[in-house]
Amino acid sequence: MTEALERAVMPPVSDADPFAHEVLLDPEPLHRALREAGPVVYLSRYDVHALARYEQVRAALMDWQNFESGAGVGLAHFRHEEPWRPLSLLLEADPPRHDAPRRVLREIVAPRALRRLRETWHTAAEELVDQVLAEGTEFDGCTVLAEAFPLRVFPDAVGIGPDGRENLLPFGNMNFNAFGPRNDLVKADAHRVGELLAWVNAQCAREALSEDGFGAQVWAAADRGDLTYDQAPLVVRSLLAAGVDTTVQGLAACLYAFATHPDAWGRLRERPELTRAAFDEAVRWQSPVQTFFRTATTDVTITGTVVPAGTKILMFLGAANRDPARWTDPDRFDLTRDPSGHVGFGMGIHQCVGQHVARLEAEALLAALARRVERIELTGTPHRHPNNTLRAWSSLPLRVQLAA
Ligand code: OVM
Repeated sequence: MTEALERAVMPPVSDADPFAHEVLLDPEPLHRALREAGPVVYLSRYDVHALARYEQVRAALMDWQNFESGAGVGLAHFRHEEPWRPLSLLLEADPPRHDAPRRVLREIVAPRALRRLRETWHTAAEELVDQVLAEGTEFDGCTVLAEAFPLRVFPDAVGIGPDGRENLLPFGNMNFNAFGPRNDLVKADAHRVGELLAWVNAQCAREALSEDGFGAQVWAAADRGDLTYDQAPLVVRSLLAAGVDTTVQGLAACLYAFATHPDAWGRLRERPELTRAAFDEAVRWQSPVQTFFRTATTDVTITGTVVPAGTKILMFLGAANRDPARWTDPDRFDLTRDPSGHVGFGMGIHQCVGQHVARLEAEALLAALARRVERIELTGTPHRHPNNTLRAWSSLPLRVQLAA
């Protein structure tokens, strides 16, 4: 036994299942219990350690040397289990292998590179909002705005063809479920894995992509020697896997926030420069990506508890984003706070590479709504869509009052 293990502090044990339906639909009670139990909690059901406090989640995200991603960032341990698809070169990789794909994608979706999309996306958002409002002032904000807008702009920006785009959301849903245990949510999609993977892989081929999209730019990076030709399709796959459902749920979080906080909507309409902070506050408040795992590369001691080498550690991003030790009045959606430092996009070397794309989408959609809509309200109970990783909605029944 190592010296560290002899002095080890036994962590509190919880037999809670973070992936049970009722928890996925309403995670805050478990988050609170885990934060209060201690800085590290052992989850007996899955034989993993878990972090729910901001300080420890942030520290683990920053510490890629001790907490690796290459064994998978879901519950499945890819050194013992066959991955369900070839590993992501970004999400499921560590330096140095991670660095080239990351650098390539970072340049492609950098704020400077997105400037050419700005006007198109703002126009697309205005057209969508005009269309929706022409149909009526009561609608499901989840489908007609939060899903519809990313689907209008993002696949075109990547450069995939028109056929089969209806597969994007089911693929994302499956992909994000796959980070959790093999529960009923994973089993429900098992019959579609082959079909959806085949479709997505086909979209990543150079011939399937338009000449000027993000996808083509990934292939151009291979021409320059910044990536190998084997890597290019997998980097395109990351765009399609990580870039749709996440932004959909981020936009849904904004709509839900403004429908339930009419004063905040009024404030945003008066001060459009708040839009970006509003999006980040919505991401903090709802945390569309709720959890990711890491794997300890060595026996790592966290506040006295030893996380044994080779074991998984579950980071509750959503719980960290509402930790009262870090945030004042954390459960409040508050446009006056500075949400920077939230871990909704992760932190450190894996921090969401597409966050500027997401912010641009949010900015475009919220600006278009702010121009035409004075008030947003719920007309019924919004429904959550259970997913092992995403905090997702299935419906968001809204009524809007048009601006004079
Ligand atoms: C990827 C990937 C997939 C899902 C999420 C994600 C949040 C990345 O395949 O690279 O980041």
